[in-house]
Amino acid sequence: MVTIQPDDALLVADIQNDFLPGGALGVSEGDKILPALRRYMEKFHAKGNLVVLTKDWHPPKHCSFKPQGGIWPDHCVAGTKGAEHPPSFRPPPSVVTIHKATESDKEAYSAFQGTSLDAQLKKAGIRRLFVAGLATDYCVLNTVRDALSHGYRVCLLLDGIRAVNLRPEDGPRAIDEMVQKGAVPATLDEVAA
Ligand code: VGL
Ligand code: ZN
Repeated sequence: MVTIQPDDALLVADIQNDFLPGGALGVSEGDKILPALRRYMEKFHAKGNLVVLTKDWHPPKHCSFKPQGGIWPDHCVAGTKGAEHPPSFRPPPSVVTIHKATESDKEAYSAFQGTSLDAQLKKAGIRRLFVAGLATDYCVLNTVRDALSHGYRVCLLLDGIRAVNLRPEDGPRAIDEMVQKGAVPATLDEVAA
């Protein structure tokens, strides 16, 4: 069991319409994690712990989009429907939202890259991050790498992540790397309020 402590925060990455099935960059089974994410958010919110959400938040001609020579279809353009949370996500009222990859000429998969996340976590006295969301092989992987290198402990929520899997092994490989670097894997039944 992992018990939620006062210096723990939950980070849920990129639950946005474009990353869900039917979206511009729909992650297969991305919607399947929504019930678990709601439970995690409730657990952290009920204990008064910080919940951080990230949003991929690109300008219209972002460098990661195919017309600009990038690898992705246009997605998560700031202010569009595709960049919104789906109605079924229902985060608690008090969350901190981090917008990432907001500059045209820079890709940024990590929630730490070019954002105030580290400063906000430090200010809140957070020392451990529970990480879930989309996608395992991009935002989650890069956020966990940065969290560990910034000195946070990480708990990786296996039932709260899904991978893009451009190559089928990308998701499993990302999980192996995060765990090998020190992230502690857990599922809903192993996280105690
Ligand atoms: C992401 C693909 C494109 C992510 C962002 O944050 O996981 N993946 N843009
Ligand atoms: Zn993106």
